Amino acid sequence: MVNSCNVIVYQKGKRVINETKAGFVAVVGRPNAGKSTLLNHIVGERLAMVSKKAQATRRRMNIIVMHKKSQIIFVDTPGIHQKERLLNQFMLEEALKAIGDSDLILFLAPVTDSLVEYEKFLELIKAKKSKHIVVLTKMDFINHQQLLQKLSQYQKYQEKFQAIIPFSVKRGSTQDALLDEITKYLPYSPYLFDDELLTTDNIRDIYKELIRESIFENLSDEIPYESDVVIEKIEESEQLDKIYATIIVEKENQKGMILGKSGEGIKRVGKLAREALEDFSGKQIYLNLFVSVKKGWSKNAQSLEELGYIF
Ligand SMILES: Nc1nc2c(ncn2[C@@H]2O[C@H](COP(=O)(O)OP(=O)(O)OP(=O)(O)O)[C@@H](O)[C@H]2O)c(=O)[nH]1
Ligand SMILES: [Mg+2]
Repeated sequence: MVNSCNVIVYQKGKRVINETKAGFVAVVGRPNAGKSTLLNHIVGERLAMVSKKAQATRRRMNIIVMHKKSQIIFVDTPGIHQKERLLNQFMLEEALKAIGDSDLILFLAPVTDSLVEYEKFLELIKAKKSKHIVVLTKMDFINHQQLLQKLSQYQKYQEKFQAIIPFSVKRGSTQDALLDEITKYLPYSPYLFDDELLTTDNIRDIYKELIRESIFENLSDEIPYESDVVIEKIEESEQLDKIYATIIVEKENQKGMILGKSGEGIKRVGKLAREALEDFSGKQIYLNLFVSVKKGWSKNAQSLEELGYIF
């Protein structure tokens, strides 16, 4: 991590101050706090998977935003939660790694939450002394009076955070104040990535997440949490991309649950996923979905590794 100070570089004998800043900003908070939604809103693209159901995000994702002379590399993370299952432990590790590697943390909490999650977060970063900004999400749920009350509750921790910023994606809150505040705490540095790049994720990862999003939207009970997606093959042509993907489930009976009566279930998943893929790629998409059983994959280290969840 580079310190927040002017970096003096020498260029053909002249002393010039490097005015650009760049740094990693870990976006953390409990599941369903609105982390991925906020990042999609800021970047203006549907890159990160979003769901009404909690525990949607499973791994870190870099989302890059250029703001004035700064390159902010946001790191979307899985919601911080404790569960014994190995996949959930991987998810927690991902959030902790993002915190450890960051120049700044954005702690997100729905404005309707009590301060318990924030107090747990303070405990978690106590030894690290990381700087953080609190973002109170879903501000559209409350009125002005309630917001003032919530802000006053956070005041007792005012020495801990750099700033507290209420935000509502639903109401289209402007992001400039938030981005200005973030850049104050980034180190002076040349840009770390090409300034036209929106994410360091590859296209397969994004396609996988768009299909997972459709599974979260269309299926209930344990299926969203016990399924995963593997992109087997992408055949590209100018007008049409063909994507072959397999939905992995944990148990034999879940295969039938996904397929549904005369294939209705998988058709619904495929339709919504295809629409999202077409929206994203700007091309026509042919999506071929298979379902396969990998017994107990979310609790098994080797299966997790095969699916790319590597500790
Ligand atoms: N009303 C309202 N809903 C919001 C807002 N921001 C996010 N949401 C909703 O909150 C839900 C959770 O959003 P996500 O962005 O998936 O939350 P997350 O923190 O990334 O969740 P995990 O990935 O599970 O940790 C979705 O249904 C969003 O539409 C907001 O500003 N207002
Ligand atoms: Mg998320």
